[in-house]
Amino acid sequence: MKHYQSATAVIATLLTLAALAGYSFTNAQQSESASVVDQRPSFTQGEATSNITQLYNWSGSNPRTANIATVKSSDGTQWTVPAKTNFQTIKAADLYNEASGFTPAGTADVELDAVPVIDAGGKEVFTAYVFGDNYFEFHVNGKLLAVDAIPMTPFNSSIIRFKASRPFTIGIMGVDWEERLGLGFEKFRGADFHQGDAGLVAVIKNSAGDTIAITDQSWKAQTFYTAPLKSKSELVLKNGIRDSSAANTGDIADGSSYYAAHWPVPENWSAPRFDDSRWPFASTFTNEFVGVDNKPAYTNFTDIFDNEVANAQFIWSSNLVHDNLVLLRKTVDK
Ligand SMILES: [Ca+2]
Ligand SMILES: [Ca+2]
Ligand SMILES: [Ca+2]
Ligand SMILES: [Ca+2]
Repeated sequence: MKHYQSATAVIATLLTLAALAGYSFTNAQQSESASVVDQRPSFTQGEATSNITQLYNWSGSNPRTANIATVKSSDGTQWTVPAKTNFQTIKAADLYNEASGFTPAGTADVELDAVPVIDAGGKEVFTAYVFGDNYFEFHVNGKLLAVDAIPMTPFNSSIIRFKASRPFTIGIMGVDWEERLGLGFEKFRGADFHQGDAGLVAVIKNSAGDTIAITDQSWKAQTFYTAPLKSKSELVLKNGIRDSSAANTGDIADGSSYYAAHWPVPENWSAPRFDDSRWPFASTFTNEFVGVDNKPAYTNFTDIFDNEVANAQFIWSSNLVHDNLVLLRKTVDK
């Protein structure tokens, strides 16, 4: 008995010394990597009121103004909402765009050769078809090639032609636009605090017209701006997943004091060597769930987006409603 107590005392002393030395007997390696994976967000509360800038104004059917603004978190960090964009740079060519008057009835009415080919470093020519709710920026091998011509409405679709060599890495920044800047709400059909949803579909073909990549669950997807949250605890961080499924998706009478979670966008997120191994795989959503049946920018091109042989899926991070700035990655190697 005496001997046993001595051993216990020795172990206790060792543990105390170890604790004083700052060493934890839990798996130090594991807890360190977990904290890197589950990066704590910076929270803001309430609507953005600073640096409100009009990006785009649509006055046709379903008129919307797409603004950006900045909002500060309690630690003083300033965030651009819904996202820092490159909207003023090169616009993707239209597949369908009511605002520019280009409204083909189908793929046959689109002259592919009229679309300029952007050099992404390589010899093979590829064509990407993209429909995003609401805005996207398209990167190949870390280079921004083109941006969506319309940030919010009207719902449009785009073509990007580029030269590259396989394998190449596609990076798409997707933004679900908002009108209550910094809160993730829209003003929609009389609802002052309506929660809009997102979704993105893309098809990449080679010069022979064969589909070589589609959006599906093999893509990686991570959110960097999640709102609205009634309380911070509605967001749960676990194994790289920024899970906001506990948050309500319905309209709110007054959401003006809701929270938003922000994470800094990694500088080189679209580069081939960027490590996305801890990002979750993309979630897929049906056309019905996203609600594209009334959007000719999509429905006029179902031969591309809903192809029988290569049926592209709407993808996003796990939460189609609350995740408003999502980075998507895929390396095409076949
Ligand atoms: Ca758009
Ligand atoms: Ca939307
Ligand atoms: Ca489809
Ligand atoms: Ca949203």
